[in-house]
Amino acid sequence: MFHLAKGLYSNWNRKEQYSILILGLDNAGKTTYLETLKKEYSRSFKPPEKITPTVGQNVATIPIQDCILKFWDVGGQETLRSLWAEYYAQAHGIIFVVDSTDRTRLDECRETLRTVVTDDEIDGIPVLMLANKQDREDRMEVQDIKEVFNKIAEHLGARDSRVLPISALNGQGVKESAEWLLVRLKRNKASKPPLYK
Ligand SMILES: Nc1nc2c(ncn2[C@@H]2O[C@H](COP(=O)(O)OP(=O)(O)O)[C@@H](O)[C@H]2O)c(=O)[nH]1
Ligand SMILES: [Mg+2]
Repeated sequence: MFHLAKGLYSNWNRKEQYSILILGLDNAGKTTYLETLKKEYSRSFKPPEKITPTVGQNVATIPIQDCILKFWDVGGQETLRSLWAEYYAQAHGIIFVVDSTDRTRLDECRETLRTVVTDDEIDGIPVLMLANKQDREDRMEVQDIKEVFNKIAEHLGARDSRVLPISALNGQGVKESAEWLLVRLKRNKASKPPLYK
């Protein structure tokens, strides 16, 4: 039993690890997305009715394929957004969640994302925008959301970026989104020169 546990432990440690920041305005569905990811890839998760607005941070370490992804969901209320930058230094990728039904805050959403992607500390790392709540009838189409984000495309530079439609609530597109990101995380790492101290 000990050998089995030891084997599992060293196997876990040998896997590539990446840290992902989940950002977006409050109520976008960040925590729901994280819980759905947990449900898809591991066994413990919170059912949607148990999710309350995030005050501190939710962190989850989730094995996906041959890697381990550590997700940071750090809360999106205006007062908490100033804390996001504290996490940039350790982030390998950004997921920016958008509420596809919230027309009135789409401009705020775009400006918030602009502030994120123009920060030098996360220059070049992949950014995945999720047009969430696609299960709702009053949703905006992904194409319309893309057009809004095209206005900040110039700041995205040469990094990998994409807008994907999902429903964090029913799981539609959630696995695909994680897998899209994983490919880019690996590629981005491979393209970087090794760090010398
Ligand atoms: N219909 C629908 N509701 C969602 C979806 N994702 C999140 N929600 C709801 O939106 C509200 C805010 O979700 P939450 O995950 O707490 O947002 P956060 O503030 O970004 O963490 C909750 O009532 C969720 O149930 C979705 O894909 N579809
Ligand atoms: Mg939350």
